[in-house]
Amino acid sequence: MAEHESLEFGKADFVLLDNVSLEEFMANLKLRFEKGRIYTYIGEVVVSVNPYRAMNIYGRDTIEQYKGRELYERPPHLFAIADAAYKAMKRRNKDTCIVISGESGAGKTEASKYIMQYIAAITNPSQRAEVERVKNMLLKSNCVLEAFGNAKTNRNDNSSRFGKYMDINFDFKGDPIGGHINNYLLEKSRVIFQQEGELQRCFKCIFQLMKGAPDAQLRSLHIQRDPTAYTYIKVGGQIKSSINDSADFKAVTDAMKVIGFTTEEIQTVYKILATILHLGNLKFGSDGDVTLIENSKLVSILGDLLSTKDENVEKALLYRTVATGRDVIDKQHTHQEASYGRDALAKAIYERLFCWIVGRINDIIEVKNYDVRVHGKNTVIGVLDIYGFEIFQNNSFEQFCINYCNEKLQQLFIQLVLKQEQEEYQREGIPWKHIDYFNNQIIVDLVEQQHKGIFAVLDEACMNVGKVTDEMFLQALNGKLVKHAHYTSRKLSPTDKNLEFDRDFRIRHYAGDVAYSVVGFIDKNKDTLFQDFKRLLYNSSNPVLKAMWPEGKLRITEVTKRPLTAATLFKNSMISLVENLASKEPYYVRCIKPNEVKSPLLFEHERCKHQVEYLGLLENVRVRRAGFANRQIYPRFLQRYKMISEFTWPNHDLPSDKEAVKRLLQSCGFEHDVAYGKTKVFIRTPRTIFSLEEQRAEMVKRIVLFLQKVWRGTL
Ligand code: AOV
Ligand code: MG
Repeated sequence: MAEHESLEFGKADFVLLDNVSLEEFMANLKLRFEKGRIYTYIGEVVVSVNPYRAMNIYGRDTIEQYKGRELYERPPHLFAIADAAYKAMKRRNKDTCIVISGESGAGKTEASKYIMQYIAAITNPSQRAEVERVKNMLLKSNCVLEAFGNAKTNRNDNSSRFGKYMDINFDFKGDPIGGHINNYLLEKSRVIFQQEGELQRCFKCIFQLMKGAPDAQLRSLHIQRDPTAYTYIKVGGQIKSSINDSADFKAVTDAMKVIGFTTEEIQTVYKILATILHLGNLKFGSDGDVTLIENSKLVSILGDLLSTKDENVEKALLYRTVATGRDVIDKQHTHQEASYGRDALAKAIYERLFCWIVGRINDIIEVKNYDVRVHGKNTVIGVLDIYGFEIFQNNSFEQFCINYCNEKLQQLFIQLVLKQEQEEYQREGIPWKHIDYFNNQIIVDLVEQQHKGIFAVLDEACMNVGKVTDEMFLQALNGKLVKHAHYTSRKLSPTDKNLEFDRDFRIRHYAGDVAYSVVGFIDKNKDTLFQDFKRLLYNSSNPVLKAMWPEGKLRITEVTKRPLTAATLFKNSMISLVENLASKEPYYVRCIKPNEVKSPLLFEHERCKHQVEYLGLLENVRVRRAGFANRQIYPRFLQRYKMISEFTWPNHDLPSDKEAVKRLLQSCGFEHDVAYGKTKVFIRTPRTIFSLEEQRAEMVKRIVLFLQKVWRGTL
């Protein structure tokens, strides 16, 4: 517990509150925010409030103050949690992870970057060139991924539109030797559409290109500098933004070079962005029954950018090749189908580009030829930074997935911090009064359960051969979920005028109620891209582009399995993410957004209180306060500390290890701070462990000196 800070700044650990009540919690949080103390602990959990201003607390000097220190020795900081995760990994050879959660704009991405910077700064003291290279790549990859995966929304000017989990691999010395990035569902609909009248923009890279690329490059891409010339980004393009797109363009291009993207690859990346902008301006018309492209000049631009023949581009946009029995025929698109196909293509090539970028980065940073004999055991620290819970004016399939992802992470927190902890006390026979909390498993089930869950109902609607509409999907949901406490719709609660008939359903999420419009759910879930486009791209003479579309190799007559739906893929990726996190030793950062207007001065009491409540922070304090910071099975505890006491060194003659541990702790005077479970000893405050560690270090030193003397025969 961090007690060293002056009380003028409030309590550095919520566990130290005189009374654990919401009022006291809020008063402490507010006081600390106002005093510029944005971090506070709950035991080992860091609660962070977004300061919305530059803080002078991330510099080299601060890093030095946290390096190798124990959590409670310094004022609360992200660096302390990063150091704790690092130490746990190094000391105990354990994989650890840092899970950062909180709603959109709460400060997760910033926190993840500071954590990475800290880890980079404290490792590789011997300045090995290979390690420096890896560190540089890891840091640079952030910059590239942010350009392609972040966008301005009306909740956050730099909102992550994808989920990111990054593993950093360490060798036995504790130096980074590589990494791996997993990315989760990118909000690709943003490529073609940003909500009207809101401060939304398309992905940052598009504006960076437009503002920052040299004239010659833009000319070769046939792109103008004016965003309003492009249908897909018109809305967001008009907004004056504080973001420096032009400087960022250079930084991102340089970062790609440093990471190891070839010139051809970088060129292709920008060609793809240009392709998307031009696609958006394509207009279809008709001449009688025939669908036409009105601005055919664009077709040859597309042919040029995609390194393919103009007529192939035109054909893929206007026709679909279908196999009927043994025959293969070209079926012309209707006007509507052609527009649908164009938009689907724009989204798909962007998504593919993004995944390809992640894949290229992984190729370069992944640990290769790892030899345990040379490098020792390879351990990992994972850092998770996902898109936060969000509510917009209009919420669609993407928000549904994002919010489900946040439910899953909340569930993990509950499982690991609130539930297992209490169950363990019970199992070990430690006297314990159960602390209640809201368990959101019921909402997780509502989304992901087999047969009955919303994803299952959606998949079923998508499997149907006949034409199933979004409204029919909503009806199916209403039928299945009529009694569910966390689900409603206009049909089920007719007086609820905020919900539209045949369009909306509402979920009572752990973090608040969200009304989703079903419009587009079926399409987005099926996520179809006509085969013709895949073949078009595969047949490009640009090898980089070709490599992105390997499935274009398949001929139309080669039967392809129905691909998994977007919902199923996302659900599976979330389940394996959670499994992965649960297999590591987790550290938590819980981010709070102080206000809706990005002000450094405003602490909106109700908003903050709401977040404290839904994050379960008060329950966290209660469990923590009544609980124990540390626990170890008796034999392991003895093994580590037996040299401290004459009763246990070198061996004990007590009837059990448990008795021996009791004896040891009594002799050191820590009796009051511990409890003895069936198999484990529980230690209440970290200070006790710290003190044991110090005594151990002292004894080890003495023993070594003693042995040296024995060997030298000077004794
Ligand atoms: P998020 O990752 O939690 O939202 P960010 O980390 O992008 O939120 O933070 C939003 C903005 O708040 C940043 O762009 C900064 O302006 C400011 N900010 C956050 N943390 C700090 C800090 N420690 N110091 C100074 N400013 C900060 V989302 O990605 O939308 O869920 O999907
Ligand atoms: Mg973010």
